[in-house]
Amino acid sequence: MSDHLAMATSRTSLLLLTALVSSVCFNLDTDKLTIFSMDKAGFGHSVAQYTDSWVVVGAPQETTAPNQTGGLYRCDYSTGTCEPIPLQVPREAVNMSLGLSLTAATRPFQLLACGPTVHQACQENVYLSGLCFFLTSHSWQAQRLPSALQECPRQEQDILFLIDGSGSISYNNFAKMLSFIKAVMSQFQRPSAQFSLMQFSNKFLVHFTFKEFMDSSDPLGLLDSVHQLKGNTHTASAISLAINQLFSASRGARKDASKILIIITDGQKTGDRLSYQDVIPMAEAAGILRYAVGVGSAFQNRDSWKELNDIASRPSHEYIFKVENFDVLRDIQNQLKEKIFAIEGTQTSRSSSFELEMSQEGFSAVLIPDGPVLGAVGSFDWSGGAFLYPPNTSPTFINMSQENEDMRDSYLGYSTELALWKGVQSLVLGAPRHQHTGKVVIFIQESRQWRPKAEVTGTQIGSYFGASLCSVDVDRDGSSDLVLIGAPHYYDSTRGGQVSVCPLPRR
Ligand SMILES: *[C@@H]1O[C@H](CO)[C@@H](O)[C@H](O)[C@H]1NC(C)=O
Ligand SMILES: *[C@@H]1O[C@H](CO)[C@@H](O)[C@H](O)[C@H]1NC(C)=O
Ligand SMILES: CC(=O)N[C@H]1CO[C@H](CO)[C@@H](O)[C@@H]1O
Repeated sequence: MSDHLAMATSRTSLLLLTALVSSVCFNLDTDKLTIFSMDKAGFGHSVAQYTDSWVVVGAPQETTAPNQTGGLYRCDYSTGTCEPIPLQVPREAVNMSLGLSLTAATRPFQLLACGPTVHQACQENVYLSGLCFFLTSHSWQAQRLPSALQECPRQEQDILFLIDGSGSISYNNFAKMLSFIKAVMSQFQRPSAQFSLMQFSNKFLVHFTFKEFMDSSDPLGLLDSVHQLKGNTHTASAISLAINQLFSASRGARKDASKILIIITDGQKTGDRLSYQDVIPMAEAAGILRYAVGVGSAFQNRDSWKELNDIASRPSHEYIFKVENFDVLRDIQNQLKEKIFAIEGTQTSRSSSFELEMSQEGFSAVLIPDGPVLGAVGSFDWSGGAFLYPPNTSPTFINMSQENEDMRDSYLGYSTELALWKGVQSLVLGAPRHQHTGKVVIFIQESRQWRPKAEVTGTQIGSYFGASLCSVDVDRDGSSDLVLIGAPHYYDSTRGGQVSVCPLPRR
């Protein structure tokens, strides 16, 4: 027997709440034991062998500095002692739990050590992302994966109303338009939301800028003096003015706010020297989201419908409100409010809105021939997935369809493993909360896309089937023969926990 240790680690729960669990597959020489111990919280939670004479050990719960958690140690068989690995943990990696997942390869030398609990404060919310260190030389010079923390989702909105005051709008309808705006404005709080209002026909009248809105002691009162302009409908020119003049710092617009333009119009553009092709690319370049609220009978014809499509952001069906009558505006204002909140990353009943804010990249980690793979359990409302980092290109996200409702809360990427078959790599990902019983999916690469190839589901609710994975090359021919799948919470009357031995599917 060799004295080599080959381990695949299991994980604690997402929040490190449960007790530490130990390794799932191993070969041990029990005659000549070497025991490494360090008085560091969580020491031994992860272990990776990286040469014949060393192991790397993670201590994810150790506090190494204020706001820094996790440590890595290098332990020497010949001396039985460990020393810390000097990694430069960036300040923004707050309480990352470095060493919660760890994996290594010997030829060539590679080490991947992750901390998937980076606390990122974005105003009043705290998001959980992850950070890994990828080392390819013994000098401990590490590459950061991902190279930077994601940006905070934008939480402020600058909302500009552009209203059509042309002659085709009746006095009554104009009044209803204003009460709609008033209703929308009263649903949002200052200062996170700022409003501005411009009326257009063939003339353009700024009723209030973002700055005037913020300075006003009675913002809703600003609407009281709005009177209808009458005249032609210069919609494209109005959009151009809005982009160039109203969404500007001098008018009180904020650099980091979401820019939202709500255009309410009852008819086709008439007599305008600008076309939508002139102005919409400018709006796109400025990152302005555009809602088109179409009103009146004019929108029963195809040209008008096309015009709404030209104005609205894509996918246009989500950004167009086509209403026959101003009374319906009140019904859509709630919908509008939800959509705007969805942009800022708050969960609503209608749409999934967490994308990568809670992704916990590096919750599990594995090295495959194409590069390091980081499990990202929390992505897309905990549907999960994994990021593959091929050298010198941008990462690939490997997942089940995010459209697929039933992946939510599955935790795909809770565990990751490589299986090789005659040199062809496949990636095995565990999703232990899928449908409450758990599932394991094997992905292979076909015409440069990673696709699910086979899957197996657990049998017992709550068993966490797929929480740990280990691929085994029984006959040491370089091809994996089996995948062992752990279900640590499986129980029957006499036992707890279960490991399923699954032969790999052959194509
Ligand atoms: C720790 O993080 C908190 C919240 O992000 C911050 O207010 C505090 O200054 C940090 N402490 C240190 C010592 O960096
Ligand atoms: C980081 O962890 C320490 C120790 O657990 C805790 O006192 C501190 O508040 C945490 N910091 C943040 C920003 O969560
Ligand atoms: C295989 C699969 O369903 N992939 C999805 C992963 O998520 C992206 C969005 O980031 C979708 O476009 C893919 O279809």
